[in-house]
Amino acid sequence: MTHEPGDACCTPSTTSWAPSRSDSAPGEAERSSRRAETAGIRPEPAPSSNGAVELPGGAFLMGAPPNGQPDQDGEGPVREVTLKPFAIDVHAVTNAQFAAFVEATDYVTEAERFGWSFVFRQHLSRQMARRLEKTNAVVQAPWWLAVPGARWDLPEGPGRDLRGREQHPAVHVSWNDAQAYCEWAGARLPTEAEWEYAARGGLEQAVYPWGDELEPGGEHRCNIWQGTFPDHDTGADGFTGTSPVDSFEPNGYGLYNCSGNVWEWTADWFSPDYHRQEDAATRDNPTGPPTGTHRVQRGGSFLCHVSYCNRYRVAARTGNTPDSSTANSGFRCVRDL
Ligand SMILES: [Ca+2]
Ligand SMILES: [Cu+2]
Repeated sequence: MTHEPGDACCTPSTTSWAPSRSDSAPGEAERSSRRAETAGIRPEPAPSSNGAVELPGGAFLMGAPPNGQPDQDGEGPVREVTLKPFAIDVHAVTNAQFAAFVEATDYVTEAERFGWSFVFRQHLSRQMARRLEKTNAVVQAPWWLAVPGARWDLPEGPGRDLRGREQHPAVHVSWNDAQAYCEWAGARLPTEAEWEYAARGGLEQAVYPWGDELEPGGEHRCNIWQGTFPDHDTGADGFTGTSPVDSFEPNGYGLYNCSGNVWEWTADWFSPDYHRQEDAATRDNPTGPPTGTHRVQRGGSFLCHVSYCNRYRVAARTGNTPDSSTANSGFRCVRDL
C-alpha cells in the first residue's frame, strides 16, 4: 500500500532534493540566531485567540465523486462522516502570531536547523535563481528550488524580511513545527475530516468553499495562479505570492482562504485508500491511518492552477513528510469544545 500523494508538484518533500533532511542528521538545535523582533515585525500580542468559530459537528458528506480520472490522491469515495463539535481558527496562523511563538519559546524551526527550505523560483532574484537552478532544483518540479537560509522569517532566503507581511500566513513551517506551535497555543491541528467539514462552510458537496463556480460573476474568490504555469502568473486575483490571511470573502462558517493561498497541514497521515474501508475508524471522528510517511495537506496554494494540479477544490488533498517545509505551506489551529 502506498502512502504517498499522487504527485508532489504542489509541495515538494525534503527527500526530493539531496542532501535530504532525512539523510543529514540535524545539528544541535541552536537558539534562533534571528529573533522575532529582528524579523521586521511586531509579534501579535494574543497569538492563540485567532478569531475562532465553534462548529456543531454532526454528519457531512466528505470527499469528491469520481470524475473519470484515476483517483490517485484518494479524494473519493463520497462518504458520510460524523464529527464532534470543535472550534477552528477563521484563518491560518499569521507571521505575527508565529513571531509571538518564537519570541516566547525561542523555538527553532526545522528549516532553520537544516539550513534551507523550498522557494518558488520566480520569487527569487534572477541571479539567485540562476545560481541555484543547476544544483538545487527539484527534478520533477524544477520551479521549486532548495534555498539556503530560507525560513519562516526570511521566506525568500536572506534579503527580504517580513515587513508588510505581518498578516500573511506563516510559511516554511514543517508539520513538526506546526505541532509545536499548537502545543504552545493550547490547540491542535485539525483532523483531515475536521478541516474539510469546516472548509465546506455548510454547503453539501460543493466544489469550492463558496459554491460550484470558480469565479462567480467574474469575481476572484481565492488566491491561486492565473496565466501559464509555471512561467507567468498574471496575478489577476491580486497576488502572485501569499496574500493576507483574511483576503477574499469567508465561507459560510466565516473561514478565510480554505482554498488557495497556502496549503494547510492536518493531523492525519496520508493514504490514498485507507478511508475506502467503511468502518467506525474511517467514518466516526476519523483520525486517519495509524502510520504513514506523509501528513495530509489541504486547500491548495497560490501556485495551484487548473492546468496542473487543480488542487484548490475543497475535496483535494496532498501530503508531505513531517519535516518538509515550503514557501506555500502553513496551518490553522483547532480546539476541542
Ligand atoms: Ca494569485
Ligand atoms: Cu497545486
